Amino acid sequence: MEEARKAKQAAEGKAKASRQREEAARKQAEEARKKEKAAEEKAKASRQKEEAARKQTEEARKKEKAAEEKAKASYQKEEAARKQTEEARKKEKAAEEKAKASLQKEEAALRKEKEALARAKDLEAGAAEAIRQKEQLEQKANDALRNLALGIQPVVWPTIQELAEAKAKAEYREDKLHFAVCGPSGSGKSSMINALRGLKKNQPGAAKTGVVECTETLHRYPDPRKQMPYPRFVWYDVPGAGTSKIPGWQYFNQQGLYIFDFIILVYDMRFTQIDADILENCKRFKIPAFIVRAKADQHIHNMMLENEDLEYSQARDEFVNETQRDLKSNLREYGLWNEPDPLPLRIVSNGALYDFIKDSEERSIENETGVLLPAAERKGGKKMAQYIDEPALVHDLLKTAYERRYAGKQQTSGGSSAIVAAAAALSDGLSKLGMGATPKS
Ligand SMILES: Nc1nc2c(ncn2[C@@H]2O[C@H](COP(=O)(O)OP(=O)(O)OP(=O)(O)O)[C@@H](O)[C@H]2O)c(=O)[nH]1
Ligand SMILES: [Mg+2]
Repeated sequence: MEEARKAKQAAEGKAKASRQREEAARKQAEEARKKEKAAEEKAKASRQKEEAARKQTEEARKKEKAAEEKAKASYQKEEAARKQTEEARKKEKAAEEKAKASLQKEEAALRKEKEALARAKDLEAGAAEAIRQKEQLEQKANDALRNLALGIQPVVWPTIQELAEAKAKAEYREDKLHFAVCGPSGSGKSSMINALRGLKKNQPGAAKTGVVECTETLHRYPDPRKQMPYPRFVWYDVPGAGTSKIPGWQYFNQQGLYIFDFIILVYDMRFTQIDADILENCKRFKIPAFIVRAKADQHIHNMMLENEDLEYSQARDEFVNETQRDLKSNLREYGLWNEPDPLPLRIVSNGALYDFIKDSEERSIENETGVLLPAAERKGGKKMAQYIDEPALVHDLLKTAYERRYAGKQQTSGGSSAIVAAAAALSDGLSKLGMGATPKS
């Protein structure tokens, strides 16, 4: 029994131990369940936490988005406001510019008005001036008419254009000396140019001469002689004054005589108003003038025919004295007599002038070559004693040409070689002519 009890006890102890083990296992299982539950709860709590966090994040995101949208809306608002302001500013500027343009327009209109006013004033002044000038011209015209009625001719100055035209017509050249031979119609101008150029009237290049009115337009004759200074000389045959074609006082200006370097006035029968007008104009234009009474031979011959007792030399002296007396009184009468330095009068005949020119040429050839030429047949008995003023006329022309063109320039330019050479040749020319005159230096 004991054993059974012991076995029972052992069984009971075993059962108890198994119960305890079961209990422990249950407890353990309980514990595990609890832990599991706790873990579950923890997990749940953590899930809840996570959810809360997610919700929070979501919330935050929503808030952020809302804030973003708010910001965007406010930016758009701002942008719209800025655009509005910009627009307003533009409008303001446009308005300002419009105002400015209208101001400028107004100012321009004002300026135009002022200008128009000034122009009107100028026109008024111009009109007043024109009226004044018209009155002056009328006055001048009246004066001129009165003067014409009284026999006083008007003073007319050429314009710059007229001067240029006259020079072009005459083919004026600065390096030439221009001699105009003028005077009444038929006085012997063309014949004198021929003689001065050493030409007979029928030789080639000679000017046309004759008893009927010959020279109707200005003719230019360059001097054909080769020896200096003659290549510089140009002679001009001017149409006769006092013809129906060219009235007296207009002759000088109409012929453009104001451009010439020298004027040789040739008269034949009587010294007249026409001759005085030419000399008066030479004085005005400061042109050296020479008065030449031509056809001396004819006049002397006529005197001898009228008075058979007269010898040639007597008739010649009488003619010369009478001509000088007559010219002096005429120059006085026309107010052209200048006491200390009267205008030179030269009395010549065409044939003697031609002879003298030829004589001079021969003498200069003899001087140059040293060969004496036989006495020329062409002189037809004329001798030095029968010359009247022909040598003096040539001398006058050369001397005045030198003084006018070379002497002053030689001093001022320090003597340019061409001028010095020409001056020397001119001086030489004078001495070769046997004039013994040395030009002023
Ligand atoms: N006896 C003589 N007759 C002269 C002299 N000079 C010119 N004659 C003559 O006078 C006339 C007129 O001479 P011109 O030389 O044609 O005269 P002009 O002044 O040129 O004449 P216009 O051109 O018509 O104005 C001609 O028949 C010449 O032969 C001279 O010194 N003595
Ligand atoms: Mg003539």
